[in-house]
Amino acid sequence: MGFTQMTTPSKHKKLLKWVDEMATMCQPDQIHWCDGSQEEYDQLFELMLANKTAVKLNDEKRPGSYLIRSDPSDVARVEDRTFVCPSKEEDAGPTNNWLAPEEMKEILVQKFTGAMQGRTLYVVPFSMGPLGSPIAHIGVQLTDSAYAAANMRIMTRMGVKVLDVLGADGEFVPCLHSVGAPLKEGQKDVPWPCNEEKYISHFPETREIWSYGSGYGGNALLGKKCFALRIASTMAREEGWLAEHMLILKLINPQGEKRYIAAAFPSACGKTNLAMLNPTVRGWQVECVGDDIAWMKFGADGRLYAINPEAGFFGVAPGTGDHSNPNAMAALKKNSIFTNVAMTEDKDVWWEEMTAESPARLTSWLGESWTPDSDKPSSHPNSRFTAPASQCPVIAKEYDDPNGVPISAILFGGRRATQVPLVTEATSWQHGTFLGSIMGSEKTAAATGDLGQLRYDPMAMLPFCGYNMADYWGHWLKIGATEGAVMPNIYCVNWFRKSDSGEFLWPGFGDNSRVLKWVFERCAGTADARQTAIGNLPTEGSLDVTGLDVSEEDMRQLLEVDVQAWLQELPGIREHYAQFGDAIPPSLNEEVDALQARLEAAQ
Ligand code: SAT
Ligand code: MN
Repeated sequence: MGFTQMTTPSKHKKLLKWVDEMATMCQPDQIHWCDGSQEEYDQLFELMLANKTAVKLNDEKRPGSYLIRSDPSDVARVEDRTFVCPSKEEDAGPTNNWLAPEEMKEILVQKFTGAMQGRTLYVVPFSMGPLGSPIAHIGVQLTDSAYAAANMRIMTRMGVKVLDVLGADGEFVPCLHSVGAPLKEGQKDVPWPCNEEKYISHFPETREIWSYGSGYGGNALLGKKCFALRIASTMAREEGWLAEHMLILKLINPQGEKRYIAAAFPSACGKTNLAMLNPTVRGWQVECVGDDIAWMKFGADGRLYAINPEAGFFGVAPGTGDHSNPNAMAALKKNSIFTNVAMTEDKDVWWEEMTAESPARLTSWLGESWTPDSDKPSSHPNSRFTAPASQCPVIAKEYDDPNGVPISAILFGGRRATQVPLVTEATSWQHGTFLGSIMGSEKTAAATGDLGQLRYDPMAMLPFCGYNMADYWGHWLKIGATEGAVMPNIYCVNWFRKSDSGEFLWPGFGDNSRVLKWVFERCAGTADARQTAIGNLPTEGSLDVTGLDVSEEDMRQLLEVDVQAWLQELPGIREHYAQFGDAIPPSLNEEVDALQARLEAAQ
């Protein structure tokens, strides 16, 4: 089974030359230029079905959908194997793995030589953002993974239409990807080829991505974290815009007025749920523009306009259900790809917390039989659904607007069991940048490593910033100081505060709309706040708690400023800054001192 070779659908000399050079190095059996059609997508799955990579799901329950089980060792991003390779180490900064570009290229050329033997090289042209949008950018991924190619068709605008926009000399980011598992003559393939050794490498100065050894998520769908965050953040720095790990939502009040809010949370902290929540406050509505990434550029009016560069959701499955995110559940009803979730007896999918009760019998993500008394979860904690954004019932029509949407507010959030209040408003762009720079979260399953441990994850960009994080903060400050700029307000939120007995104080999900409402009204100048040492917090009565099932005592805790805890965290903040040495913008050091002074005064 294979693809009929078509004539090369591009007249782009640089692209053709690059494809030719990479193919010469990787030595695939054949090259297929992806046109992005349904027929092609179906054919990719025929190949994956034949190779036992994919299982076709029940066409009545889950039309047009497939289940994929990865190799158990290839289930998440690999941060320790992710490299940012500018010429100078200090430009990568202390939070990125670095190797000199020539050195990394030398290793990679060796790895990629012959890496695609026995396989097809798919040429995947994609646009990050609406085709032809002034905020969008084009990439071309070369991959030997049918799984990556198929996912890219959902996650990006992919195919010949992109080559048309690219024309004969348009700019593109070259993205080379191989699972690193060449097949010798006659060698039988495995369902999930990958390599123990992985290199997810970025070359910001030449705007290139070389990813080797993994077929999974952010390691393999190169438009997402590799391009739209790591490479794009360096492009944004050079060109005066922002590439951020943020959802974008549209909030509509009962009068029909709308505001757009962007929000940064680390992976697996509920961005997808917040992006498409059903508000519990009466008369308010939320629509989704994006759930993971925002690219923001200044409009003529001095405001930041954001697009969602993606076209689909690559969401964490466990925890997603009608109780937590009915709109995501509707989006993944059909034409979706499920990776590392469990399968029901009638070939539908299931994962932890999809429904209150688990089915009596399942096939686990490992392909083993599973019952509710099993001591392991049925689905991998980082199992994912890939679903087209257009299938989300609350997708905003602006999602496809090439001009983007004007952002009124930016939220920063993480998982913090203690100390960080439900919501805090920054007093200025600089103060907000400071709050973003010290944001922390407890580790989730989206990356390999220990769960639960607290780590600083500035702007939720720790694993995704393509240059020195301290320079990135400098860029934020510079953006805020742009002449004529009308900057969004900045807020810190924390839905994950726990009581002393370990229970969540805040119900979250739809009730997060109460916080969104306060943010909206602060932007409109109609809600009150009290000044505190850490920023502005809602006054009693300004946060809408009508019908909310939270005790007064819990509300008090959620909105209190724990001066002692903040004072205790100051050395940690200073230590976090110290790793960047002199690269820290002086105004951020001043913010730490000012915070300390305000806390001491409040004691
Ligand atoms: O696997 S991805 O990096 O694409 C998802 C995530 O970690 O946010
Ligand atoms: Mn993400």
